[in-house]
Amino acid sequence: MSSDMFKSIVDRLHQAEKIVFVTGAGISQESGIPTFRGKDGLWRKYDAMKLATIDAFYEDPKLVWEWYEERRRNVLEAKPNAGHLAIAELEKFKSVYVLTQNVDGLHQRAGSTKVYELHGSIITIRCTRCNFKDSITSSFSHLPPACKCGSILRPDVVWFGESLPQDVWHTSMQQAISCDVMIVVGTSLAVSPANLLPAYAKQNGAIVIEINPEETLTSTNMDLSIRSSAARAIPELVAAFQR
Ligand code: BV8
Ligand code: ZN
Repeated sequence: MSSDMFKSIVDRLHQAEKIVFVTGAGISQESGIPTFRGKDGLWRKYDAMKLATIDAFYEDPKLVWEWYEERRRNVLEAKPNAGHLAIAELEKFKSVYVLTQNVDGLHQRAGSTKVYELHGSIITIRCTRCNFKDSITSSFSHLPPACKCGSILRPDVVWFGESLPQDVWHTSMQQAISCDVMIVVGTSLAVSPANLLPAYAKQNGAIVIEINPEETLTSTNMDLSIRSSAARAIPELVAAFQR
């Protein structure tokens, strides 16, 4: 990307009141968490379209739980990377919202304070029947784990075919339609309704920038694309912003 383009992005960040990041699995890739659809993708080994569904869970809760327990271990060992940290840093200067499709909690651990988890959290566990819900970072000795009420527990993630948490979705739409700059990082935008957010931003006059080493289906709708990784490009942007 030319230095003028980079400079124009930094200028837009300076002029912006509100900056919204929409992030996906790619931003956590450099923390050692495999993406879904990439070559090392999680979904290569397992067919996530089959496993990340309520039907799969009720058909074979043990198998689904084995997949989630493997991912929970990985997530809990992972650390936020320079991309997550740079987004948190930007909050010192601007109103920054993070609308993430990720379930790994790394944005919060990096220090971002306005994070909306569109697809829930793999660290939070809830009961399939009673209102038990808690953040659990230890491993389960028995899969599927049982609640005190006797029902099985599930990860508090949004499976395919399940609707997103209403309040999270509503707030996320509000931020998308009222931001000045939207930065879409590390997502193929293959999953709806999260993939509508950039269009909402654009409809309301924001500029939409993509940070992704690869072209995506929606790259043509972006005002600018930075063909780079999250852990490289975001710190570069924030450092240029601070200069
Ligand atoms: C809903 C949580 C309605 C679980 C996830 C046909 C049949 C059935 C359903 C549908 C259908 N058509 C559409 C649907 C709806 C469906 C959907 O969109 N399906 C798609 C696949 C076609 N959506 C839903 O079901 C949603 N709910 O619509 O509800 C409704 C309404 C009322 C009442 C009832 C229902 C719910 C969707 C949520 C699914 N849950 N995750 C879990 O994690 O286990 S989705 C899952 O995929 C993740 O959350 C992830 O966020 C999401 C998208 O993936 P990405 O994050 O984009 O990751 P990906 O690997 O694809 O891309 C990574 C990118 O990063 C790449 O571009 C790569 O180039 C880049 N990258 C790589 N390295 C780096 C990098 N970028 C920067 N730096 C790097 N280093
Ligand atoms: Zn219970």
